[in-house]
Formats: sequence, C-alpha cells, structure tokens
Amino acid sequence: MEHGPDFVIEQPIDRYTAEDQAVWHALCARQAKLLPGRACAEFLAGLQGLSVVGEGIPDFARLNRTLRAATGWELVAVPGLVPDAVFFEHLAHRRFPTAWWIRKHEQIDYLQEPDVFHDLYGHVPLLMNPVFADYLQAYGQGGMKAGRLGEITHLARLYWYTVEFGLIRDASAPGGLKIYGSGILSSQAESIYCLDSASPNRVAFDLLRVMRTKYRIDTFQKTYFVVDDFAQLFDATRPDFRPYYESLHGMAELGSGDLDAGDTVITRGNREGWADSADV
Ligand code: HBI
Ligand code: FE
Repeated sequence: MEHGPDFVIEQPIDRYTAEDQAVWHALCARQAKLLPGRACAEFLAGLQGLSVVGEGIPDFARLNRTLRAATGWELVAVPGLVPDAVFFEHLAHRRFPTAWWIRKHEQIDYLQEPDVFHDLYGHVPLLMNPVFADYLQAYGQGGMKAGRLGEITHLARLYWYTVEFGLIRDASAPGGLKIYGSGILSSQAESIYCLDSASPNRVAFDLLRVMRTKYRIDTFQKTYFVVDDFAQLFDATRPDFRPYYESLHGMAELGSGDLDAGDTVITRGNREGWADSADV
C-alpha cells in the first residue's frame, strides 16, 4: 500500500469484503450489548453522535464531516501501526491515524495490531468529547517534544494507561468505575475483566506513577489506573514535562503488577491467572 512520509492513504472503501462487513457488524453488536453500564457516558454519547453502528464499515470522509464539526478532529486512513514520531505529529494536528483494514473472523476475539474496529470504534467516539479531544492533541504535542528529548517510553506508558486502558470514576456504576480506554472498549473480554475481575490492581491515576510503570501488550492489564474525570487528564498534561522527566530518572521503574507505597489503592488484585512474562 503506497503511502507518503505521513503514512496517510486513501481509505480503500471498495476493498471491504462481505466477510469484513460481517466481522464489523458482529463486533459492533457484541459491544452494543455489553457496554451500556460499563462504558463512560462520554463514549456512548460519542458513538451515538457518530451514528456508525447499524451500517457497515464507515466511510471515513463521511465521518469526518461530523467529527470536524464537533471538535475539529478528523480520521486519516493508514496501513496500520505508524512510527511513534509520525503518530504524535498527527495527534498534534487533530488527525487520528486509523487502520483501514479489519481483522479476520478467526481473530475476532483478539489481535495484536490495531485494526479499523479498534481504531475507529475504540478511539473515535471519545474524540467527539471536547475535553478529551483537547487532551489527545496536547498528548500529541507532548509526544513531539518527548521525541526530541528521548522520552518516548515515558509518554507511551501515559498513552497506554489512559487512552488505551484507562478507567474513570462514576458514582452511578455498581463498582463506582466505568471504562474510557479504547483498548478495553474494543475488546469484549477485557470490557468484562477490567471491572469484574478480582485479579488486577486498580489504582488512582498519578502522572509520575503511570510513567514509571511498565506494561505488557499481549494480555489483560495487571493494573488499571483510574481518573476522576477527563479534566484531571487534561490538567495533568498541561505543564511542561521536562521537570517530570528529570524526577523520573531518580525513581525506580515499576512492573505492570507492582503496587507502590504512595499508591491510592482502589482495589488490590489477588493476582490470579497472571502469567509471569516480560513487561515492556
Ligand atoms: N499507530 N496507527 C497507530 N495507532 C496507534 O494507536 C499507535 C501507532 N503508533 C504508535 C502508538 N500507537 C503508541 O506507541 C503510542 O504510544 C505512540
Ligand atoms: Fe489504540
């Protein structure tokens, strides 16, 4: 697939097969049953606003008319994972890199690389929320600076534990928590596990704590970080990160399942079923 230095391609809208459309529909239908009561209200409102469910794999150009009007964001089709520097540059300009292809039926429960269901269904609805939309652009700007400072690892952890696997407090939920992380919202099994399982830790969000914490890309999270609201995320990423990077160099890294003396622990996991393999 030909692409320029920014990895952007035309969405090959006429290359979707009947199987692709059936997989998209099955994934949407599964999450539509599961997410009410689990996903944060802002995600469900965004999904509603985009009106992507009910039809097949959406035409990005059509969605962009709605998304641009809401928060100035737009989707750009890409072949798949793009290099960090390219990814951050797009986010800094309110462009969300969205894989154009969808997983095969046999991968319906899990795939490593983001496909259009993860990127579009998982990430895009929250871009309809002004505060989250501002956070993600600020994150992209921070990422471009981090790249120049050699601090991508710390910033990738922040993305991982918030944008991809974040939980948010919600008094209306039985356990007081709801989901906003896209990696969870696009996964049936993890949408259940992250709230219902006694196995993982759930710890109050703290910026430095998150940036110290390694993560695994191949199983459910051992630790979920919980924000009070999106304003907390946006406020945390407003300052210049250089002093944070300085203090991080003096702090020990933490494993994905570790707890730390300074943690505000919401639930301490019983660690059941944890495979002991390498964190990144
Ligand atoms: N590329 N297409 C795509 N989607 C992502 O979510 C993505 C990426 N490249 C890098 C990346 N995410 C993460 O490493 C961020 O932490 C930068
Ligand atoms: Fe993602």
